[in-house]
Formats: sequence, C-alpha cells, structure tokens
Amino acid sequence: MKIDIISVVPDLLQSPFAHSIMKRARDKGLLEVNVINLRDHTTYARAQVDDYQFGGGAGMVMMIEPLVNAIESLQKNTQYDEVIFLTPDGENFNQKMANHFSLKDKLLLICGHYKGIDQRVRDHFITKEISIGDYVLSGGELAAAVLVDAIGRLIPGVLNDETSALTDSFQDNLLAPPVYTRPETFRGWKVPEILMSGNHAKIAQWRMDQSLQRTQERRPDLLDDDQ
Ligand code: 6GU
Repeated sequence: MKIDIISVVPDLLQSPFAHSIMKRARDKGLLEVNVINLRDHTTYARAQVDDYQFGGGAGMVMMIEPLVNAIESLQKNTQYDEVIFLTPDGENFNQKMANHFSLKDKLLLICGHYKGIDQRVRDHFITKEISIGDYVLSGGELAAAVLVDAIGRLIPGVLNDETSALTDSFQDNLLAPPVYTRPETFRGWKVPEILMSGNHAKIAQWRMDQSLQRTQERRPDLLDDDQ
C-alpha cells in the first residue's frame, strides 16, 4: 500500500513510521509512506500557504492554490482510492474504518492547519473527511500518523502470529482481556491460576468472559452498537 501525506510540518511525520511495526511494514515493502511538503507547491512569495479568511474573523485558512497544485501533481502519477482530509469535523475514525482502508492500494492524506482549508478543496478534491476524536489538535499530522499506524498494521502480511490483530481490542467490538507475563508472583500479586493451568479451552473461555466484563464496565456502548 502507498500512502502519500501532504503537510506543512513534514518533520512531524518522520519518526512515527520509523520504528516497530511501521518500520517492519516499510522494510518488507508492504507499506510505502511519502510525506509531501505543501510549501514545495506554492507559487506565493516566501512559500506562503495560508491567508486571512474572507468575511473576517480570527485565524488563517490554507489557500486553495498550493493544495490543488500539490494534489494534482501527485494525481499525475498516482490514482488514489481515497483522498482523505484530517479534520475535527470529519467522521470519527474507528477499527472498522481501519480494516476497510487496509484493503486499499493508494491513499492520499491531507493535513489541515490553522482554521482549516479553503472549502473549495473539500468540495472538489476530498473523498473522505476523518476525525480521530472529539478534541482539537494543532494540525492534522498527529491524526494522519494515527491513521497510518492503525491502517498499516492491518495490511495483510505486516503482522505475524506474535502480533496478530485478531485478538486486538475492537476487532470484534470487544475490549481485549488482561494479559500477564513473568514472574508468576510479584510482591505477592499472583497471575490468575487459570492461565497457568494449560487448559486452552478454559483459558479461551476465561479470556472471553474477561473481555465481555471489561467491555460491559468500560464501554457498554460497544455491546449495543452494530458498527
Ligand atoms: Cl483529524 N485534526 C485536528 N486538527 N484535530 C483533530 C482531529 C484532526 N481529530 C481530532 N481532533
């Protein structure tokens, strides 16, 4: 999968994909991430990409021309499945969307800044608008990093048995059960006996019970949600 990201702060997007599972996905050739600096596509003086909003009001708006230049120059070489704008007024991102996008081939992500981007870009170029939660970030970069991580790890071949996504929280609308590792006793705090029993059927049943209990307590909305 190829993911291109347009940003005015490309440095923010260097480290998130340089480690751990994202690094492995890229090293294996399963995920390609390119960060495009919007300022390389402006024709305005001093690499300007934002301006005051028509109608007045505080806050700058990202101008249409640099964005359209960047998008169209990328589209010359790449036919994107989706052109996604990261914005707090977008649709809330969730695991189902991550699963959906992980089967796509080419995505273009656009990170907004300031008060947002000129609405005409949204009207004519964006195919999906996504938020990562009900709070406001300084820009779309951290949200883009969240999307790439959540999507990238689900690309077929990226995870192995050790890191399987099948037992993740949300994968079946349930939170994951508690996990334990050595030592068996620490300061007198013991690992649940069932996990030491070697009875795999019983262990699976215990984990399912724990998952259900956790979900009931912490996220009852997931249980009556048909997402
Ligand atoms: Cl996608 N962008 C910004 N700037 N803030 C957010 C967000 C996105 N999602 C939640 N808050």
